[in-house]
Amino acid sequence: MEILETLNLNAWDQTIPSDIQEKAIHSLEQGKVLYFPFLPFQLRDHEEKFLSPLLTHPKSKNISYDIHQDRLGGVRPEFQEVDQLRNMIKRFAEQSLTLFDALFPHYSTYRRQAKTSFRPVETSNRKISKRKDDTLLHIDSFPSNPVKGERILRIFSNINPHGKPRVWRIGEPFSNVVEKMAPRVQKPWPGSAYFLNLFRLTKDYRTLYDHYMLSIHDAMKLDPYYQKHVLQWEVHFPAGSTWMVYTDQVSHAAMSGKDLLEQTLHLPIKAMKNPNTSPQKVLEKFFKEQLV
Ligand SMILES: O=C(O)CCC(=O)C(=O)O
Ligand SMILES: [Fe+2]
Repeated sequence: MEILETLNLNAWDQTIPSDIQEKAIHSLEQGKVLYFPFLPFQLRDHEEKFLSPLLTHPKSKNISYDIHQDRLGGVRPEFQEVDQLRNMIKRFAEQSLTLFDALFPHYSTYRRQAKTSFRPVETSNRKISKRKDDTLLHIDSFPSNPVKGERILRIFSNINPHGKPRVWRIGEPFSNVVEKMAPRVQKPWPGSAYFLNLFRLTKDYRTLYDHYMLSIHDAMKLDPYYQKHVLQWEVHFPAGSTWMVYTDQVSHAAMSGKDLLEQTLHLPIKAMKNPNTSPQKVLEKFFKEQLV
């Protein structure tokens, strides 16, 4: 299977013909990466100075932005030009949503815009635990943020000014991941979801779906043999390019690169053209039970 579906758009607010829309949604739900080689996020002159790892708080790996509160997080306290930085990230949040709506009219009433992030730190330099290490192949699932079956779609733009690509590995299709990893995962302890929520270790109730997704995420990262030997492809996303992918479905790892903008969107299963390709349906088929 081809991993990338290339679309030659060159504007964020372009009208998109319906055959392209059809192809885009089909490819995305099949687990392909939609790749826009000619769609750069345009930096303004004064913004290039923001592409520095020194902007991030020593405890954060990236800077996050919440468009609903118009608030930045993860910025080093001494940093002065917060307003200008916020404007840059906000512009990306708006443009990526415009593109999303133009490309997926079918999704537009269902989408929920979540965090936007700015990643000025070289990915290969981060020293973190294996579970948090995104240079290891994984599907997205986060310990404190249950999605309760909602999809995770991410839009990325490489804004590195020196032509440095973002290098990813893309792994095997989700159904293969499940075949290998799901037999290893254990059921949650009775009552664990209730306690995790009660003590605010999770932001919401951790459903069985969230439990299995997180277990698979961890099992993949903690298996060095799998990381090395599983079928995988190296993909270079050049500076000035944009791509989007269901990161809860597509096994991925960020090997190197610096200066990325990212927008997360959530979608309910009922918005899918083909719900059967979604992680929830694949897992429910495997475990023969309802997970949300
Ligand atoms: O920073 C990147 O290139 C991707 C990291 C990742 O795993 C993600 O955003 O889901
Ligand atoms: Fe990820």
